Parts: sequence; structure tokens; C-alpha cells
Amino acid sequence: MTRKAPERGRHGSRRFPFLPLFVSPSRPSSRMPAERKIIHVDCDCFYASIEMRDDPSLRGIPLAVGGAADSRGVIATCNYEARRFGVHSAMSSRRALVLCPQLLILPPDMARYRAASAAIMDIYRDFTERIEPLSLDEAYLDVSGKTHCRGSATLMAEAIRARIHAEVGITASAGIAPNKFLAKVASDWNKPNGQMVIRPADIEAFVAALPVGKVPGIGKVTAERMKRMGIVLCADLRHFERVELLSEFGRFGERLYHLARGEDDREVCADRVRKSVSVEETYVHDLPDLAACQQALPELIERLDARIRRAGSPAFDGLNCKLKFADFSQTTVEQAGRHFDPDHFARLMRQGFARGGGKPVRLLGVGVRLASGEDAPSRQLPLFE
Ligand code: DCP
Ligand code: MG
Repeated sequence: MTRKAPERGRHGSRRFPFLPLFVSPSRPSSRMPAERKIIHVDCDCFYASIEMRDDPSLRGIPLAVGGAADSRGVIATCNYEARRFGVHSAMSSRRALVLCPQLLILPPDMARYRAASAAIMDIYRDFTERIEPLSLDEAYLDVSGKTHCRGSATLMAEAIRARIHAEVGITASAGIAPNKFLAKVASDWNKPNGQMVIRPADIEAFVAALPVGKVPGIGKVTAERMKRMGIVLCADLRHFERVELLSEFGRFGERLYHLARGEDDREVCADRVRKSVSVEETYVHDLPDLAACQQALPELIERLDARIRRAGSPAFDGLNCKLKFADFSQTTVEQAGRHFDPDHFARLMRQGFARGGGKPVRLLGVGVRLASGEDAPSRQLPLFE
């Protein structure tokens, strides 16, 4: 909300001496829930860590997990030795081998990664029942009001990480903060095998100095667009009115307005079943024609592919493409399908574009519908952002 918090406490009563008694000037507004304690845990180079755990001879050498270089494979992840060469997730394996010729690339073994993930979830459950998995190796935990470790979320995060190390054999990093956004940013801060706490009193200064590229949801493209608008740090975002952010970034603008102030009221949602995985992008300048949309599509497909793989490659049975036009009308075109084929997305996009009768496009999205019933993996699918 943009409304300023009402004047409260002693100032309130001094200025308004006749304030009726039934109005409590110090009552917190509904946007200010009691302080929460959220931990975001993220395992370090997850797939690669499992491989190194199961074959210690792989430790210390540059190691990646991913597809073979000769079949247009991509890197799912790599250990920190390989990262020193510039290798990273979603890079083509071919390119990774150019950067690091001695890189060993192993094929993924999802069954072992899923088993490790389940063991980690069991550890979380000893601390709280409020757990929201984001992917196989990442979860939010709400430990507000929990009494373990004398109620200290910092000590709980340490205990959780120690148990993951002792019982699963890999390291994890954690962020501890009063909300999900800050906890997620914090878990990345002292990676690998580290943690960081953001206390309520630190939020203001921490967020002001935070580069926008570190905000979850702001990808490379958006960060570049922001840079052109003179926005580098979250402090820069605060100079924009809420309506300006809305018109510039669509619905995400509303969220940006709050994130730039360190605000995030999202609950940790336990037991949600994810039904689809999708990515979308709102463009600074509307895409004027079909050719421009086609040009924008590969990047979206690549991001979607990475998201699906991060979720442990669940089965899916439908593909879709969403278009929002310059006049804010929107359409979604869907088709059944179990194969992740860029040509199918291109066809759906052409159909969607035709429905708009040639109107410029302000937002493009692609997604898959996750399979249910027989085809779905037996465990509940993780939710991720
Ligand atoms: N993953 C993938 N494709 C991507 C990104 C990730 O298949 N583009 C898989 C492999 C990772 C796992 O998901 O091991 C978890 O993703 P993270 O982003 O948490 O990356 P890591 O755990 O590997 O590394 P970090 O130490 O940076 O968390
Ligand atoms: Mg990780």
C-alpha cells in the first residue's frame, strides 16, 4: 500500500487529545503482520554435490552434470571448481568445454537427486511443518514461533545445515530474514556452505544497496532494461511512483514497488500442488509484429527449459503460449504434447498473434501443463518461482 502508516503512539495522542478511546492509534496496519522468521535453504551445486558425495575422486576437479556436448546438451549445474572457469547452468556443454577443456560432464541421475531431496525435506520437518519447496534443492521454511534452538532462526539454520551435511553428505547455504524475498537473497550471499541473517533493523540499508539484478524475478533482460532507465540499485527503484512501475513492468511493477522497500507479505505455502510451469516477459517496447515475437521466443523457451529441469524434470502433457497485446487484452493458446519442442511453441505463438489481428504485443509467455494421475511423479511436485 502506498498509504503512509498512521501516526501512532504518543505523537498520535498528543496531536489528537480527543481521540476516542476505541480507536487504538498503535494498532499495526494489516500490511504489518507480526515479525516472521523465514529461512531459505539452497543446496550448493546440488546435482554435482551428489555426484561428488557418491564418488569422492570427483572432488577437487572441475565437474558438471548435463547433456553431452555432441548432442547439443546443456549444463544443468557444475561444481565451484568449474565455475572458476566461467562454466554455469544453462550454458551449452560445447561452450563449457571450450572454457574448461578438462571439464568432466556426467549425465544426470534424477533418482539419486530426488532421494537426497526427500531426505533433506525430512530434516526440515523436524523444525517446522511450514515448508514450501521451490525445487529439488531449495525451500522456504517458516520457523516463526518455533522453540528449537531457543527460538533462534539463525541457530536453527545452522542446525539444519549441519544435519544436511551429516545425514545427506552435501553442503547447503541459508538465508534468514523476516520475509521470503530477503531470505532468498540472503541465502545466496555467503554461498557455498554459508548463511546470512538480515534483521529487521538492517532491511532498509541492505535493500537500498542491493543491485536490482539480485532481486528474484529480475532476469538479465529486465536488469538491462532497468539499467537503460538509470536503475541499478533498489534505491533507484524507489524514485519511481507505483503507477510508473506498473505501466513500465506490468503486474510485476506492483511487486517491484514493495520489493524495493524490502516488503514481501507472501506466506510460506506448504502443500501446494503445482499444476504448471511457465515463464513470461513484459517488453519495454511492445513487439510490433510477428517477426519480433519470433525473435523473442528462443530466450523464453530457454528459461522455461531451465525451470522445468530445476523442478526435477516432471512429466507434462500440454504446452501453451500466452500473449498480452498493447491494449492489454490477452490470449492463451494451448495444445496437448509431451515433448518440449520449440517448433510447437512457435506455432502456438503464431496462432496467438493471429488472434490479436496484428496488434503489437507487450507480454509473451510460454509454459507447460504438468501431467496428473498416472503420468505424474509419485511425490508431490515442488513449487518454484
Ligand atoms: N538446474 C538445472 N538447470 C538449470 C539450473 C538448475 O537443471 N538451468 C538443476 C541443477 C542444480 C539444481 O537444479 O543442481 C539446483 O539449482 P540451483 O540454481 O540451486 O543451482 P545449484 O544448486 O546447482 O548451485 P548453487 O550452489 O548456485 O545453488
Ligand atoms: Mg542450489
